[in-house]
Amino acid sequence: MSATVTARVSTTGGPTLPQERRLVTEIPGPRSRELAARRSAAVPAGVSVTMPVFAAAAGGGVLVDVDGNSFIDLGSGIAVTSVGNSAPAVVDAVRDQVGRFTHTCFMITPYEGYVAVAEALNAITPGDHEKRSALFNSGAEAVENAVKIARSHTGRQAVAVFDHAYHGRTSLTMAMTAKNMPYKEGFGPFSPEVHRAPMSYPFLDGLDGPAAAGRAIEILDRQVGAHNLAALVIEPIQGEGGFIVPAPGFLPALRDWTRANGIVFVADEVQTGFARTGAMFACEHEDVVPDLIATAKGIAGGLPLAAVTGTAEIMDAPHAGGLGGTYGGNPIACAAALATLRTIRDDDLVGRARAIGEMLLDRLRALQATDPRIGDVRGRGAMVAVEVVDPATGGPDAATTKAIAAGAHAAGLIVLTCGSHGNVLRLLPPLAIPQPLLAEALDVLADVVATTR
Ligand code: PLZ
Repeated sequence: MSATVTARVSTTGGPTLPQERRLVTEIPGPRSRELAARRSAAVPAGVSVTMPVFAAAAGGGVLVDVDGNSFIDLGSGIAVTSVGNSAPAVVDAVRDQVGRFTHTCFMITPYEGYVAVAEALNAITPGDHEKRSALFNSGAEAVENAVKIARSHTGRQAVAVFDHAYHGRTSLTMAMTAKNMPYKEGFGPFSPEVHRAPMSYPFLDGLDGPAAAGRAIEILDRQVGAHNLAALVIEPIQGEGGFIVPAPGFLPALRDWTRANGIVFVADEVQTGFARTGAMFACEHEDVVPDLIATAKGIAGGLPLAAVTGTAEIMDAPHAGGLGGTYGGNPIACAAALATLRTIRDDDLVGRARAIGEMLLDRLRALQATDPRIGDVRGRGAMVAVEVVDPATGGPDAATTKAIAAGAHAAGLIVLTCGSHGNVLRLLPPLAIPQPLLAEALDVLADVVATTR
């Protein structure tokens, strides 16, 4: 037993990794620079990098690079490692499964893990009606399958999406994603029958939820016709688009309208799901019960897995053989998901996300009170962002946002940016981050913001 524990400390990440910020070389260090050169020669420029430090180990709230620098992780690999990197339960479950079988293809010879994940998702997603779940590999694949299922169920083709939306990089989901650069430029033609409506964006539009929903519905009614819509797909809190929390009442009004018009309401909870926002799913904050919910990212502690969960009647619409894929619901990813869901429950990560949210919002709002460049502080749970503006004009300031992110990276913090205008600094710490480490990260960030001009 103790031999295993010692081995884990010395050779892998996980929560036993020292929980500290530690900079021992310039950033990036020599070993990372060497790897970056190899990377440039071997990997296409299209696959870009936010922070050119190469990972060696990660766990709890830190990531250690190949030069021995230890960064405080405020990104979780884009909201994936919510239970922490190499979380012990996930590591054990993966080790056990990988020694039994690695793959059969669930469509050829099924296995219990897939069924158990489907049962768990059916139980924990909003609504106590009869549900089904199908498993896939990525968020984009889940969203794309949700649209296929909605089209099959309704016999309609049109899909409604929103300004600032992000749904993926495949042909259909790229059409559903709002932002041209870097996601769409040069990659057209785009899939037809995707229609965009204005999002509720309280900081910019000042509309209350029902008014913003009325604006969106009026446009969809007039430009598409409700009876032509198979699905309305929405992130209950937008991720890549800028951590936009819609005004209260916006989501419920859209939900009512879709129900009244036979439109399948699809919640894209790829980024918001699995405790991230201080609820198991972000729809719960407004008591919205979607027809279908697309999930991925936080579902399996870092292993690639995604799902569509929803009303049995809608989910069962596609013909036998109409849904699937070679790897969808891979047995190792399913084992990881079951361990992840257990950890979220046992460690009360929903409560932990709420506590992290209070800490982040308090601290960032205090910063906002002294710095006119911080136009808005928003978010729920451990999904919080700062929108950076030019105080003279009130308009977006991407250059300062980028400079703050670069300063944070140099100071040993992993932070990400987002937003249609690139002027949103977002924080997505692992829910396993120790409280003192998060407090240190906020001190460092406050210093970086104050000294970035
Ligand atoms: N839906 C709401 O946030 C993925 C994208 C990173 P995949 N977001 C991170 C990038 O630049 O590619 C995302 C999301 C929402 C769908 C997706 C797509 O999930 O697992 O990346 O396909």
